[in-house]
Amino acid sequence: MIKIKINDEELRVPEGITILEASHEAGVRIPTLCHLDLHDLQLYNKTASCRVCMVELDDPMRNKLVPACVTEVYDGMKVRTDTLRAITARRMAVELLLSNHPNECFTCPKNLECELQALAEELNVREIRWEGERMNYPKDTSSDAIVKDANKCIYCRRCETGCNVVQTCGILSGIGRGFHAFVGPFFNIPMVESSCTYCGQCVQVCPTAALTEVFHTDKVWEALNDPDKHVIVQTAPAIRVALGELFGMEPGTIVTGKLVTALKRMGFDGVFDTDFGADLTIMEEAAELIYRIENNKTLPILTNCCPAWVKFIEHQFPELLHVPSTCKSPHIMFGTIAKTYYAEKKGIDPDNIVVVSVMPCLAKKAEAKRPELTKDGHNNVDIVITTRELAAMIKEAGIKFDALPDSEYDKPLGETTGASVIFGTAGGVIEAAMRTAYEWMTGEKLENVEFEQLRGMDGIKKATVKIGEKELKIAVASGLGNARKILEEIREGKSEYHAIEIMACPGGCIAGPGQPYHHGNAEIVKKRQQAIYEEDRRKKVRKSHENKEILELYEKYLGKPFGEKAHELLHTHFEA
Ligand code: HC0
Ligand code: SF4
Repeated sequence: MIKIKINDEELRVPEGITILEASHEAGVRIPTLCHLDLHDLQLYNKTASCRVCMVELDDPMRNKLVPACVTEVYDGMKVRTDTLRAITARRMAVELLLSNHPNECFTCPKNLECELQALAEELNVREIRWEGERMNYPKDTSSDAIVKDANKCIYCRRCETGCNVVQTCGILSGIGRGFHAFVGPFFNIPMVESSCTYCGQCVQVCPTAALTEVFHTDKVWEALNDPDKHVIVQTAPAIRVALGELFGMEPGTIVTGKLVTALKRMGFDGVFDTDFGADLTIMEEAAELIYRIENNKTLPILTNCCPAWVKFIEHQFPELLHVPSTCKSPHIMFGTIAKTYYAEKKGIDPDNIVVVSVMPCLAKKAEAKRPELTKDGHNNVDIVITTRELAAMIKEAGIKFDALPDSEYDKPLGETTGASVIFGTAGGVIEAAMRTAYEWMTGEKLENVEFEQLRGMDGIKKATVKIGEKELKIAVASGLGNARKILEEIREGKSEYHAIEIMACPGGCIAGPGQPYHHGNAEIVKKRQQAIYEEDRRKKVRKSHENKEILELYEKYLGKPFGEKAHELLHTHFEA
């Protein structure tokens, strides 16, 4: 340990840490912009490019002004964060960023969520003394998931680190110099022509609106106002534990009942839960796993509910496309059943049904348009909006969300289990599959349904699950960099696993890029995760194969899990 002083506070801190890290111990806030260092969420960026964290050293032998994020402490160091010089330097860094930034906060999609805007306020910026060269790059709206507005790029490089170092996708890099500089795909090709997975980690970390989702709320309002359309909505597992944040509620507040009421008041003709699709997925995926084990077919099986992960394997490991499960993802399964079984039951022409999915994800927007997931040229899911877009619609509708009473999801297709809720956090899909596979393989009742080894925020989790005489080796990877490690093992023939869950977002869907921005606060994501497990514990039925409506669906319509009709409707293939 060494001794340092921050402002007037004496501290004993470990050698090798930065001034910024030491400042947390001193209870002093040093503002940052480009910097990210969140182990649990795999969010990193240490480019020291913004110079917003400048502090002053009281040391005649050294530079006076240094960036706190990359300057290591030394014994006897005296730091001041509150001198006129330090405050002016920080303010000037923000002023310079603003000197060529578009002045359109009122209409910006990040208004009140923008970190640059918040810093300008925090640092008391009241004038911009310099006029920089304004750029007028066209917006890249080529993809169904992500909009790139290079004019708002402040070159902090967070997205680049997220895409290349954490996700190992290698799509984004710096282009141009000076005022012309921005981050984009190589040669600035349209996003849709790149190998982007739409994982959205770049959107998750972008401090401004240089990278945002494609907004689809107007399409939903149009459908809701079309008297000829029967508009139904499904909500992903992770929405219920995060939406409340956008209405001032504590992170981790479970708002399932209010969410359903809000959607009913907005005029949806049916309000459903993607959890039903998740239970259906487990029926198919567990049956597929057992089929592969019993018939010596390809192992491990890889879950494929995450569409960004599917694009990753298609682009980066096309030779392994026979490895993932062939199940469609839960929300696509739900859409398929809505436009077949539900349409028949209700006597509605499927062409007049509009299925809206509310997802914490941007890749789901592109997934819904994939040709192999449509039927006879029609989409199974028509519109995908994020948690943030739903909150915007609730506000537009003038609904006081926090004052709403609770309601139940509609029926049929409304019954769900604890197994399907936990899909929303990394490890949940495979835990849900194990609850069913255990009982199907052994014929015995599984008493303790909680597989602790598969829980937590680690990027790679490994476990051995004893199922009767058999030991199943399971892995869970979240974050595409971790997925790459797992896939390399499979490619080299070194994988010892029977089943592997992969999610593109570190932590799973609760931390998806369509969720309320957590602004680097990992505690928010942990609270959402606890809420997911709490919701599971509250459910009377916690195993997918005990969902009575699912069993009825098989009995009346689908036949056997992994059978002929289930194959036709619920399975797909992948393209290199
Ligand atoms: Fe997920 Fe899903 S759990 S991907 O994380 O599998 O987006 O919440 O809706 O489809 O169910 C996201 C969340 C889903 C799907 C489910 C899966
Ligand atoms: Fe990279 Fe993911 Fe962003 Fe695409 S969505 S550019 S893969 S971080």
